Amino acid sequence: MSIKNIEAIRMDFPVLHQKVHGKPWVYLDNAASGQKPLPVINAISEYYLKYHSNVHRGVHYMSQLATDKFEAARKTVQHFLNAEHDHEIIWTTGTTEGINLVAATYGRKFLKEGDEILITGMEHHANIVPWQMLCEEKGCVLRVVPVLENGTLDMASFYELFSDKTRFLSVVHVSNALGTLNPVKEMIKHAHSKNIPVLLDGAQSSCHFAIDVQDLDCDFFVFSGHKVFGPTGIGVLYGKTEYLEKMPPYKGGGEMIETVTFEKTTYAGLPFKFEAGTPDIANAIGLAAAMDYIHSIGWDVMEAQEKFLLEYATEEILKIGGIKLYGTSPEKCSVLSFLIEGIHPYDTGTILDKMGIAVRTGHHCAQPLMGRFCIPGTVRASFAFYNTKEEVDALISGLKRIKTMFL
Ligand code: C6P
Repeated sequence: MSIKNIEAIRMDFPVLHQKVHGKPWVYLDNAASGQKPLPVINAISEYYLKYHSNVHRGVHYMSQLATDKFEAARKTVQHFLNAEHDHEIIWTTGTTEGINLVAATYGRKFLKEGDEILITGMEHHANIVPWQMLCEEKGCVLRVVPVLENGTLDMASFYELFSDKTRFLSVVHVSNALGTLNPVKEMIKHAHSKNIPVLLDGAQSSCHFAIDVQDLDCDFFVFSGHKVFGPTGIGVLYGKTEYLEKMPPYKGGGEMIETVTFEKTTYAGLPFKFEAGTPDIANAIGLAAAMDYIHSIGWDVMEAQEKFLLEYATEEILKIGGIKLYGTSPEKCSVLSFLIEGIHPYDTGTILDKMGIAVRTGHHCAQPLMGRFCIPGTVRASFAFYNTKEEVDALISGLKRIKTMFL
């Protein structure tokens, strides 16, 4: 069932109420970035209008107010992830930086020649390239869990790929290109039975359901603010204290030091050891506002609407005929990846845009996955809780029209 107060919720998102090419804008590119509700926009402008100052530095009133709000935002993230401590929350610029940070600090310090890093065949480039760079530098080896035809992981291979050289597992929680929700608890349990730490790429999970890092028992969890209806340019790395404490700093500069002399520098404790320079104060506060907004709507409401939209869209798209879906796992989130037989995804996306419908086309920064399916890319419609049945209907009738134009 579609949620009843959807129109009231949509009023919180002014950006949705526009026309594109003369048609009501239908935004179905939420996996690329979520839209921002008014409380997020207001929290950011309030910071600049009323109390902008640098944090952790000033004795003056506004600096202390900014510091309080900034550190309160860290606590909001702590509760959002159910992390045990607020010092386990490290501000980053996004998922990409979080993974690079772990590869460049934990990886450089603890991995050596011949060690194996395990990822999966459905990773975003952000969870491939940093590990490849580490492999090039240290002589480590990247191992990849294959993806089955329905877009799920080949779990038999997952178990077989562990060797006495496996040292790290880095896996996407929900695939951006297929929507697959991976069995990460099972994977983490197995890795831990061999004392192997696990990083979860939560870029596409953190916007669809509640995350509990203690229940997942992951050692690292990374996500981007802009996908959880917060601002761009801010993200989070969660790490267990035991790992963060033994990792060296990522960047050097102000904020991350305890004492500096020309002979030697000692580093600050957590979380500041990983936060060199003036942080993104406004966007940290904006991200906390996004999390408060999510809780004000309720995950149950959001999940119910997204489940309804995905099921309805899947049913309706299959009725059209001549359309192949990529990613048909029974466990999946709000992504519909597909190709109309005989029509290039770019053409489909361009014509949909002319109809006012925004989707993403191409490889979705997951080129190896596209290679696995022997396709150049897909058309991807991705839903958020503020999307409506009518918007799915617009997509379906648009696809029907495109089919008649080409065939
Ligand atoms: N995926 C998409 O359209 P950044 O760019 O750092 O905020 O997020 C990178 C990233 C990492 N992992 C996954 C699973 C992702 O989906 C993304 C971002 C967007 O699918 C933009 S490429």
